[in-house]
Amino acid sequence: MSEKVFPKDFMWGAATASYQIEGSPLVDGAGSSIWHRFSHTPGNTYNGDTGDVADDHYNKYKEDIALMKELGLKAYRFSISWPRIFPYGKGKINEKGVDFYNRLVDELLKANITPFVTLYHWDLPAALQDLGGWTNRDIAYWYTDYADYMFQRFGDRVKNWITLNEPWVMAFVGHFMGEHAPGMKDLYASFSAVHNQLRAHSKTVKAFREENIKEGKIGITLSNTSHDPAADSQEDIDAARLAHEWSNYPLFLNPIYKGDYPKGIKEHASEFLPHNYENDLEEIKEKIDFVGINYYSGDLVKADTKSFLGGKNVERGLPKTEMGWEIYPEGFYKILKGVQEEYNPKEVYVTENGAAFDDKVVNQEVHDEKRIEYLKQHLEQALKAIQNGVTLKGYFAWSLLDNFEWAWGYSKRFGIVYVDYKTQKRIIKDSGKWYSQVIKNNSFEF
Ligand code: NCW
Ligand code: CA
Repeated sequence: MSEKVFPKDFMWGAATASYQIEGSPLVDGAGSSIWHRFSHTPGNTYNGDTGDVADDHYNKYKEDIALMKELGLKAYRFSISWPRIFPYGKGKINEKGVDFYNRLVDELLKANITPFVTLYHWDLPAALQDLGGWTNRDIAYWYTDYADYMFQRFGDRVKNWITLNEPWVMAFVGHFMGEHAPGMKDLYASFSAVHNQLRAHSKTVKAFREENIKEGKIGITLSNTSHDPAADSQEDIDAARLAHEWSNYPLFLNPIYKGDYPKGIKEHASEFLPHNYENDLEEIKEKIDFVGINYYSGDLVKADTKSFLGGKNVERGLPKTEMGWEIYPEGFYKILKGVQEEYNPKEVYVTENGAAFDDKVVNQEVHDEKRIEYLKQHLEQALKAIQNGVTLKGYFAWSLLDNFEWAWGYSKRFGIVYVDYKTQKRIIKDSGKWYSQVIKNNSFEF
């Protein structure tokens, strides 16, 4: 055993997303979102679950902030629901939506917790989907107008901003696999969603600079899976590299930092990129302050000429979480080290890391040993990354609360706090108690 000590001022937090926890999706003048529609359409989610109630955080936010305080969180990452602010996506403003986030932000500051705000975590206003959503080029303007308005209303108190959460998942799970809203299965739509998210992101970063928010920082959060070659053959190495360029940080950071899509994407998927995309590349290359890395799992990749981009995942016998995702902590280090080597961001935050397990309540306690083990193993790799030059400034556990896990509904629990959906009672899991000690000591034994 040794003591793993983090740098002083390391930002310890936990993360959530609006549609996954808030509930009350249509109250106080809010407009419908694509996730409201998608989950209310039969066949799309496990058990027909919806975000109608979720964790009732819309009403219980004070209690939840008290929990954060009890846990000792220094930071809290949450997302703003765009249709609460602009019920139709643009035009008419809903002041009651702004009020909710004002109450939330003020309560966080009162508790000495630093807010990190995600502007978009997948709940697009339904009215904008009717206009083509992320496949319409105009969304870059709709989104920037919304984001800029948020900077104006909250920028005096919120200093840390994230433009988009996991744009790859939005683009491909939502527009190609059809498993997330808006439920499309069109590879061309996916790539146009990638490109328009990049355009929206960079226009918003530009608007943010013009607002001149004192001490304000802005970044983007990207999903990552460690893709490693099954064998030491050139075919497998190429397939793993291509999977990495397509689904991890390079797809977005290559345009943002280097002004073009990754080489492998241009070689193997250029047909899917929108017509004349080259004309937008200069605008997309816009400096950001930090990169947000989400990491959960790894995949072993074998060359397979029959599948998209020439690779398929193969089993390697690692333990898995309840999501069926491999537990592969070494991949976390590889992703963190890789992002620093490839793009050298000024700062990196782990904006999500965590695991779903089948938690059971026993005498008002939840003994989630496996989650503690998962967190330990991953924090060890995060520390190793810092020691090897990664500019990692903070870590957000996913998630603060058990919540609506998208297509999986309430069947998967990621929280460090348990939620009893019948009573809305919260119970801090053993992992939450453990994490709270890590924060307090700024270190842990491993
Ligand atoms: S689903 C997903 N997650 C989880 C979610 O709760 C959170 O909102 C996301 O930021 C935990 O972290 C992210 N990621 C998508 C994984 C892709 C699954 C692809 C399945 C296709 C076969
Ligand atoms: Ca402005």
